[in-house]
Amino acid sequence: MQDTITALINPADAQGQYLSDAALNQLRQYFERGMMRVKAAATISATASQIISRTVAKSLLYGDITLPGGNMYPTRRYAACLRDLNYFLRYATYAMLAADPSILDERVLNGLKETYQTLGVPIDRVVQALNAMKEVLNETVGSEAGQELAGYLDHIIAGLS
Ligand code: CYC
Repeated sequence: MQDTITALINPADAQGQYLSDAALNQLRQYFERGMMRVKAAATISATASQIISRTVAKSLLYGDITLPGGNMYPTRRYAACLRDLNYFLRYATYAMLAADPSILDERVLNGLKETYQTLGVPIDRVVQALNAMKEVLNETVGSEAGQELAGYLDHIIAGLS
């Protein structure tokens, strides 16, 4: 996993240089938004289960997907889906705190599209749920953190597409 700090320090170290003005500027922006990110992460920790249930209600319930023949039926698959949405939320939160998407590539996206294809998990519906999660997060943590989180959920969407 990388974060903004290591992503800036490692290349400077490789060249034996102090951080450039541009790199210091990026770090300043990272720290200026730091408390906002920690606050959002605290809200998400405290309300994750509500975020997930609102996401599911917005995007997946009240259709064929939870009925016999649908990929969220029976309860075992429904539970797997909630678990996957929790993974997406938790790892997007880590990525926001690090201000770096690499943890998503390493821990979430590696082989995920192929797994979904093999199991018949409908990727378009996963994308629909991720888009709904963006809306719920915007309402839960505010638009500033919501926008950053949306960028990481978009990274997951891109990796599944
Ligand atoms: C299954 N989701 C899986 C599986 C994996 C993941 C590996 C197969 C193994 C298992 O059932 O546990 C995902 N595992 C992950 C991820 C990580 C990991 C992301 C990283 C931490 O370790 N079905 C739907 C909905 C959607 C869904 C649209 C929820 C949004 O219709 C999800 N994922 C879903 C379902 C299964 C699954 C239903 C079970 C499929 C089956 O066994 O038939």
